[in-house]
Amino acid sequence: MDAYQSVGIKRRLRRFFRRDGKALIFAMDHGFEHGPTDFKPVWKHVNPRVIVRKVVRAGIDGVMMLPGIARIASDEVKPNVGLMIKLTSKTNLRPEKERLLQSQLAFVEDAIKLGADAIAATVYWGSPAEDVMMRQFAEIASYAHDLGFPVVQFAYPRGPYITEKYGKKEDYRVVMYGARAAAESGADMIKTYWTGSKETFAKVVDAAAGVPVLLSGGAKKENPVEFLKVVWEVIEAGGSGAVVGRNIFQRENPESFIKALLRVIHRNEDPEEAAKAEGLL
Ligand code: FBP
Repeated sequence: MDAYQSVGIKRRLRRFFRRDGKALIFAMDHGFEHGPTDFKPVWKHVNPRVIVRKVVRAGIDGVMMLPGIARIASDEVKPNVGLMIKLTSKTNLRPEKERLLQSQLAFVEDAIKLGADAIAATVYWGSPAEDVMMRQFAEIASYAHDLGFPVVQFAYPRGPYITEKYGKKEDYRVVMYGARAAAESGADMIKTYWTGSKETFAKVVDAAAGVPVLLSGGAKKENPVEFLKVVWEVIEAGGSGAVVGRNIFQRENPESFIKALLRVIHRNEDPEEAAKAEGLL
C-alpha cells in the first residue's frame, strides 16, 4: 500500500490535472517578479481579486501565486481550483547580476496554512547561483513531500554560461537539460520555456521521463491565435498544459481567451476553430 504522503501527493496533483492529464494554470507572481508595470496594459488587473475572479469563472484548472497574493485573493480561488503557492522569487529592482538568483520568501508551512495544493520553486539551471537554488529546492521538496504535497519546479536555464554555450536559453538542448535536472531533483511537475517547435518540445517531454511538463507562457502575443498555436503544439508534443500569466492578464477580455485555451488543451481543438468559437476572430 502507498505511504500516506504518496496518497496526498497524488490527490493534490489531481486538483490541477483533469482526467485527461492536462491543466491550464494561471500565473500571477508578476507584481513581485517584474513589478506592477506588467499590469499596465489592463490596469484593473493589478487587483488580484478582480483578475482571479475572472479566470476562475472562465474555468481555469489552477492558479499560481506568491503567499501574500494568495491571502488577498483567497475568497476568489474556489475549492475546485488547484492552488499552487510559489516560495521563491526575486524583484526586478535587484542589480542585474543578482537577478540570476531567486530567494526564498516564505516557507512550506506558510503555503500549507494558505490551503495550498502544490508548492512551487524556481531553479535557474546553469546560473552562477545554481548551487544555492538547488539546495533551496531540495529543502522545499523534501519538506513538502514529507507532508504529502507535490512540488513544482520552474526549470529555467539561464545565465551567461547558457547564452555562451547555447546561444539562447530557449535552445531545446538546454531546456531539455533543465527539464531532466528538474525530474532528477524530484519535481512532480515541471514548467519551462517554449523551444520553438513541436519536435523539440517532444524531446523536452521525453527528457522529463514521465514528470508532466507544462509550458511557461512568456510575453504576451498580440495575436491570440499565435499563442493558441504554441499551446496546441505543446499538447501535440506530449506536454501536459500551460502556466500562463501575461497572455491572460494583459488582455482586456481574459475570459474568452481562457475558454479558447481550454478548448485547445482539453479538447485538442484546432487553434483557429477554438478562437472562432470564443469570438476571438
Ligand atoms: P508568463 O506567462 O507571464 O510568462 O508567466 C510565467 C512566469 O514564469 C511567471 O511566473 C514569472 O513571473 C515570469 O514568467 C518570469 O518571467 P521572466 O522570464 O522574466 O523571469
